[in-house]
Amino acid sequence: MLHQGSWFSSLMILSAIFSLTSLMLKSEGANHTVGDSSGWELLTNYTNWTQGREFHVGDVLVFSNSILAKICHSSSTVFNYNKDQHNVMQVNSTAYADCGRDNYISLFTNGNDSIIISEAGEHWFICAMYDHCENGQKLSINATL
Ligand SMILES: [Cu+2]
Repeated sequence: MLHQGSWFSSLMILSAIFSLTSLMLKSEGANHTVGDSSGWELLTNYTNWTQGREFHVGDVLVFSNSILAKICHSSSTVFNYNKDQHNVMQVNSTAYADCGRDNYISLFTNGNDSIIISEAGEHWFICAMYDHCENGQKLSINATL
């Protein structure tokens, strides 16, 4: 009886480990470095960047600086966009279209912002500094489950 009990316990532990592992795998989303090596800046066409890319709920959008800037500042391990030049403002579709800054959803100004996609559908981001949005520093993504 004791022997059977310990066998059952082992099975329970194994199944718990398995469930936990699959849960961890499921919750682990992909990281998307916005603009890839160019990062979050003025010269990248973010509409092109989203082409052929799939976004899912649980994925992370990483807004950071270009690889080039990182190399130039290689003494520092901090991988940032220049927060004096850029920020990340999450907005609605209207504000995305006309670069409106008055009624934003969230504002990220850390210079290295990781934003988790928490729901399915369209998500819009602009840079609210200077006339950067008007010059094309804006990102629109469509996330699916
Ligand atoms: Cu900017």
